[in-house]
Amino acid sequence: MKVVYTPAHLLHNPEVEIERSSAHSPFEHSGRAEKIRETLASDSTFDIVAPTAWGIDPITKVHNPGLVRFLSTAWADYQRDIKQSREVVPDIFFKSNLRERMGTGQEPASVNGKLGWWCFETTTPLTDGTYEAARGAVDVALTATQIVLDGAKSSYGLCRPPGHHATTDLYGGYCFFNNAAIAAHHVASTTGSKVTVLDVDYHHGNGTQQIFYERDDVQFVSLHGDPTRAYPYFTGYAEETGSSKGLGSTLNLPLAARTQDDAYLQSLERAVESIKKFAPSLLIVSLGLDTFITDPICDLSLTTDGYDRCGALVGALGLPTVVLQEGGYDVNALGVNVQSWLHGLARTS
Ligand code: OKP
Ligand code: ZN
Repeated sequence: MKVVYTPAHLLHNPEVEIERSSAHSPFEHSGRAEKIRETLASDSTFDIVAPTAWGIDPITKVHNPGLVRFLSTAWADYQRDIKQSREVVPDIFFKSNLRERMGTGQEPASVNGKLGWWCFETTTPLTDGTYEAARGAVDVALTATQIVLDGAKSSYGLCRPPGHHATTDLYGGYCFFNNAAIAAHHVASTTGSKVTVLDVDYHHGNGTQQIFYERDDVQFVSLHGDPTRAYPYFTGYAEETGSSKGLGSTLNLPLAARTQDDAYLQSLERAVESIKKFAPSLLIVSLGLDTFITDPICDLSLTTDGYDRCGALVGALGLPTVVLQEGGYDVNALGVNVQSWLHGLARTS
């Protein structure tokens, strides 16, 4: 199986994350992707290749061009206009009810205002090079997708930073551009066929859901920690099933704390059945390994062997499959967990 990787991710390298009312070292750091690369490099099943450059057009087909423009200069603008700082984080957020009955308003002129306009939370610092890293992750996703469009049964894109929390207009949740959504839209719009995004990261993929919520050509199916207790709190409820043309093309399967392999696989079976009904031409998997039993920020209880079973269940769909990296924060286990999931996939697909 081809693995697409670029060292450009190293350019996004925060040293602090503001979370739970304190500043600490980031859970999402470059060591994650390097651990995955090292593990897959030592396994002859995998062949690591570099991405090609896709430019910004596939990004602006999914995201507001204003978000792309903002991210391309935000760190430097902040250094010049506000102060010198290694990480840049908003200290105010636009919320639509702030302007209730007054219309949405417009993007502020000042960089501090712009940060609050385009970002939704505090755990996603910008560093010098974040934009280049985020562009690299999109190139990784699109190159992995092209490998499958060219005839491979499956491929794996080692995306970092991850993408599934980024909405049309907003970055946050460690995500800048929605790698999986950009890849899914690219396939749906260039082939005219249906695509499914199956999101198995612990956190609900609110961005991917929002981007495709009213569409019937891209299905979104997600298993995640129940938002009654889990980030991102505001989305991921079972009642959210899509709207207008997209009604019925979104499926959310929230999970109880400490869910183990067998119960998880029962929910994954429901996801697989709904994908069979939708009958896509291609499957994109948003793969998070933060469902792991010892993940430091999550509360599910999957095992390395369970990931092999999950990959095998998805592989048995027999669909061309692009697997894209999202979360996973137990770095010691991250490499073997990705390896296990991909071995399961390759065995049955
Ligand atoms: C990104 B991905 C909870 C803090 C949450 C942001 C989490 C982003 C997860 N205590 N901080 O979905 O793995
Ligand atoms: Zn996650």
